[in-house]
Amino acid sequence: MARYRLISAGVALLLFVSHHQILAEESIDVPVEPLSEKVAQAILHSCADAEGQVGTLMLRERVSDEGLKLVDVELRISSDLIEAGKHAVHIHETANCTPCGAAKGHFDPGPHSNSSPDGNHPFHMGDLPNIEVDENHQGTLLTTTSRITLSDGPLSIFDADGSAVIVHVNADTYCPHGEDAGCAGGARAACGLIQHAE
Ligand SMILES: [Cu+2]
Repeated sequence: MARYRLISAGVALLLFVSHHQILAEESIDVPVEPLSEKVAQAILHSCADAEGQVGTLMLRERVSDEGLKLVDVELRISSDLIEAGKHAVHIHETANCTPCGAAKGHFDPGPHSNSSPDGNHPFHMGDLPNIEVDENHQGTLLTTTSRITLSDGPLSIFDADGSAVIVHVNADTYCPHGEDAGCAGGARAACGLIQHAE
């Protein structure tokens, strides 16, 4: 009888160990951590009043099923300093908002780069749709672009001199007739330095 108990205990131990090994093997097939998401942000300040914070930008990079990098854009405006109506929004080529003109032209890397705001619009990599601000000076732009990336690569906005987001005084007409003064939104209303975020 004692011998029978010993065998039973042995079988139980064997089952326990083999079950444990199966669990251990299964856990190897499951990614230990989810793929880290690349995120960037900017706090926008008024170009007329640099002390005035007027909104925030969040950028989140994800990868499509076929490996294309997509960036989800979430721009929120909340300030009396921004008039109601539509306003042009672009990623500009330099991380400098002092003054807003220091952000230079539109982000447009590549062998045929032409960052001229009105002269090469809407072909820049940094071109985005208008944001619409309501009568209470609130506005949200939610869109997705494949023209930029947050991670390294030829379309990365984190190049040597960084990038900024600009909201313009006027709406973007998207320049349907080629170069036309002010067609990309004219003067600058707000600017934010784009920085890596956690
Ligand atoms: Cu612009």
